[in-house]
Amino acid sequence: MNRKTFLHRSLMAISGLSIFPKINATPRASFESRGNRPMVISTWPHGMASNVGAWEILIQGGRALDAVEKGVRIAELDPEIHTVGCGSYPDRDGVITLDACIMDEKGNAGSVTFLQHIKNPVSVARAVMEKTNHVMLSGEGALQFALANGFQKEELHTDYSRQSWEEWKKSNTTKPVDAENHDTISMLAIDEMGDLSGACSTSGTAFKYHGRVGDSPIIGAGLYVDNEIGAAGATGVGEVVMKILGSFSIVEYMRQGHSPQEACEETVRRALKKLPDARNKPISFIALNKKGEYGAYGTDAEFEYAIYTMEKGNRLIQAGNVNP
Ligand code: SD4
Repeated sequence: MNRKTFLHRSLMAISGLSIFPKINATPRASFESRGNRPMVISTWPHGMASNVGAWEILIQGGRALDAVEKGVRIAELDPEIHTVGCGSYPDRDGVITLDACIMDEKGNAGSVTFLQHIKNPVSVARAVMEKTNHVMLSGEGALQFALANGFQKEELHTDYSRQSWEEWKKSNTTKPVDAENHDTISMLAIDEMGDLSGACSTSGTAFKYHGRVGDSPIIGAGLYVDNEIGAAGATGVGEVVMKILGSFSIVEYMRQGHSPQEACEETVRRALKKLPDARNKPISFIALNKKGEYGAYGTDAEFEYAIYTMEKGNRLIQAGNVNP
């Protein structure tokens, strides 16, 4: 290990331990950082805490798949995040319904939609991927599958989510995706071996129609991973992202030789050309390629993403956007 690498590791270990005392960010003895890997990138400021959980796996030489599942679970379990997992805004009938998906380095995919009562939909998605020959389970079927596989049926409402619904009923308008409710987590990681995985989890848009499913659990829309090329994830108005298969589009642009940043920008430009209204319906993307290069772009001036690297630690970055 050279001196620079040693110093970086020591600094990361120290900062990880001091900011998040329960996190073991110390690399295992034989750990070898190569170039820009490992690395984890995720959407919105809550991605900072999720990145720390993912990093704990990556720094031990663990698999990117385990890292993204662990990172996303942290957001799902945080009741203060109101559009992921427990404590989310419910739909217009007062029911919390969750969507999630996951993809590994072998191109395997698992997804759940319209899932109720389960705090960690991303882990149910992983179980669908690993224990069935299906990709997607929905609603009551997804719940029965989860219960049969050891997940607990739990109350997802908090006092805040119930009160928000009571308030919403008075005005009865669909809540736009804004600074308050844009908390979908998409997370992409590359591990020490250079393998890519990704995961995405959301409760969708607040006070949506009962039964509405967005882009987040749709493979190619909310998330796409091709281990030969790169990975991409989305956040924002799913009705736009689904129509352009945004994450798949970004990976295809990277396949053509574009950098992750260019690929995100091309995809947003394409969305605006096809769907001019998309300018008023925020969408944003993150992307990571096989070399550990990354990018982010959207139509949302507020969009920030969190990135954790060996060299610079965990930090929040303001993404570029078409509406400066
Ligand atoms: C959805 N894409 O269900 C999600 C919502 C979201 O930031 O990402 N909001 O449409």
